[in-house]
Amino acid sequence: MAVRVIATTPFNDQKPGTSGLRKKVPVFRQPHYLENFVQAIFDVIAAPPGSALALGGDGRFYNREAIQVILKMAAANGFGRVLVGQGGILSTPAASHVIRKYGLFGGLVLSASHNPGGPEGDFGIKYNIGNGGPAPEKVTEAVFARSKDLAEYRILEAADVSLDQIGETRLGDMLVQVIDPVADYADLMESLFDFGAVRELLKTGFRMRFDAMHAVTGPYAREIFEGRLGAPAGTVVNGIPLPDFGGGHPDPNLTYAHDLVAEMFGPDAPDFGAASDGDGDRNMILGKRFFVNPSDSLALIAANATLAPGYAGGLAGIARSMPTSAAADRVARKLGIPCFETPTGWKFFGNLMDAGQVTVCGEESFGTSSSHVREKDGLWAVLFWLNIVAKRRQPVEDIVRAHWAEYGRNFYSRHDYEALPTEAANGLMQHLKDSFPSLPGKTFGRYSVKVCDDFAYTDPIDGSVSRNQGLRVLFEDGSRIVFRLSGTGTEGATLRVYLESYEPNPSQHGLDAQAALGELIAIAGLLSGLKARTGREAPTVIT
Ligand code: VG1
Ligand code: CO
Repeated sequence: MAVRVIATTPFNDQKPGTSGLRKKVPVFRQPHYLENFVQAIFDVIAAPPGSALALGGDGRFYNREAIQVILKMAAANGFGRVLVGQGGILSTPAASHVIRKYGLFGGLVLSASHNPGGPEGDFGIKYNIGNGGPAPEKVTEAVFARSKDLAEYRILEAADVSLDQIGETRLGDMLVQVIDPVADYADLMESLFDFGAVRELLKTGFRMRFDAMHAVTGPYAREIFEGRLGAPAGTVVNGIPLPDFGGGHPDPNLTYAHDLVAEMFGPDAPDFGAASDGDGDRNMILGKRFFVNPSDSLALIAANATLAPGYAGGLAGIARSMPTSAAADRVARKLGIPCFETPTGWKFFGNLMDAGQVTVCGEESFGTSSSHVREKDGLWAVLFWLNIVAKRRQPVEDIVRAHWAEYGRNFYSRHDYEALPTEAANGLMQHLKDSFPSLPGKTFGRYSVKVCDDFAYTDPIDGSVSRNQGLRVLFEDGSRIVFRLSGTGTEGATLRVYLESYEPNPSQHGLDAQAALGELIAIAGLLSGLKARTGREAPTVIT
């Protein structure tokens, strides 16, 4: 088998965003596009000859083709071994676990997460380092730089490798090991949670529903819930991963997980409902006719962590992304542990976890996880909730309300304006920035502006600095509005407006979040000139 060195010309748009490179499938299918990016990664990471990688994706359209290309390129670039999930499937947290468990050099995760799939949908690729987590910014920046001056890539001339049977194949000098994508991950979950207690709970008539949204978690959820935990067959719905996610938008929130939401808010609602996204790292938790806000979910998991055997010894610390509500900070204060505020994206949690400074991390974008892997982990969060319910034997809603009564409630919502013209979105952000010097001291209704800034983060472990991570308007009473442009979209720009206020008084905790945040929502519109600048009357998605 011959190694071919192919001459190529650089693309200028291969800049990884919040979570890897995400583009429309037709962009990835252009000649040399995928190859260039993979070669740029291999050049930057400079793995010693014979190194081992993990490889797998969420099963979306183009997954299999991309895996064949990457395998041949890995062989031609001197890797010794690649572990691939059967059928090319690995959820993002499972890939992270495989890298860690087998001590691999790193891994490539093929996913555009919650973005729609199919021939006209999105595809994505991300490099994870040896700790199992997304490559830090200095690596992604180096990859982008390399992609801009790439002149050739290396690929083995060989037939495709069969990925459907578990076993080993040689590809030139490299070994391809097709592994069971589920088993290692399910074992890890069983080591962290009290499966016995959850099994007992499910025997008491407690009913749950898990919606895999036709995406990667189906096989994992079937094995764990219906297999190991004994939930009745049919507990997992939409459990077969499809290349186009059944035409849906595999994003577990109140807008896109509509079937699950309808059932959980319907007349014969189960006691517990959950969903995960395209690549299995996000989660949505629902009780009977009750939605758990992801920021609250992080706080509740932290407050109840010792109920799970894997966390019985307590937490070292908590980390949350900047836009995530401060509900977790209140728990950290009570527990006497540190709480870190990082920029958006899981890559910023890795150093803190590696240094043993935090155990649990979360983002308002339906992401929660812990140091058991270095990615967010959807099924982990679902199992954590089941473990909590099994021990407390209270409905989800009662558990959340009791938490608010103890800590106060951080009303929270995110308003997304998707697919805006890029210029309008940039103009809006610039306008806000320009207005910042004049805002402190100004009063809008019951809110007075205390500080405005553009969030920057200095990593406490390696000292690296990340700037331009979101525009913040902080009010005297601790309420805030954050404006940020998405780094995962593939169409125009997506503006995210994050809104938060704190309410200590339990008599007010029953308010609807949109109502409680109404005044802040209006102030956000006023400060940004949103309607005039974008022509939008309302957000595309509210979470
Ligand atoms: C979004 C979320 C962010 C998350 C990222 C990747 O990024 O806001 O919290 O880490 O997606 O999640 P952005 O830049 O679009 O706001 V996933 O499940 O898409 O890998
Ligand atoms: Co995801």
